[in-house]
Amino acid sequence: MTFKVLLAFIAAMTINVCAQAADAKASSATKETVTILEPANGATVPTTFTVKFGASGVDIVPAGTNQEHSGHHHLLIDTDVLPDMHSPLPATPTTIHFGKGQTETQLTLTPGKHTLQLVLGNYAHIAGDAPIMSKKITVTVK
Ligand SMILES: [Cu+2]
Repeated sequence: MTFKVLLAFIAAMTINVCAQAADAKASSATKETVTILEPANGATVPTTFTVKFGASGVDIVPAGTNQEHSGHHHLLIDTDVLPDMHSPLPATPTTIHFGKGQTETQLTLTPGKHTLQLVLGNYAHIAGDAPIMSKKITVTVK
């Protein structure tokens, strides 16, 4: 093996190892997301309507269950200023906890435009450094 061929061989091996490392990283890091499945963004809904919560890459478990990659849903209603993500999320009429691990709810809102957004909180209701949040949707209540 000439020196040049040896260099090419080493370079090829290096690239191969890097590619394998990248693959391993991509497959082990499943993206963790929460989504409002219903209603659709922009939908017109009656005063009482169902909101369905979706989750991917995380297990939805009751509050108090301390396990990795899990949490429970919190629904933010008409919330422009997000709560402190490093403290337990407050429990208010516009920050609703689903601490039994629920994946849907019946919501009653006044007529007009409202926004809805999901935030995943851990066993202690804390969203953390990289909060897992849905897109904020707008619905019109009639
Ligand atoms: Cu909570």
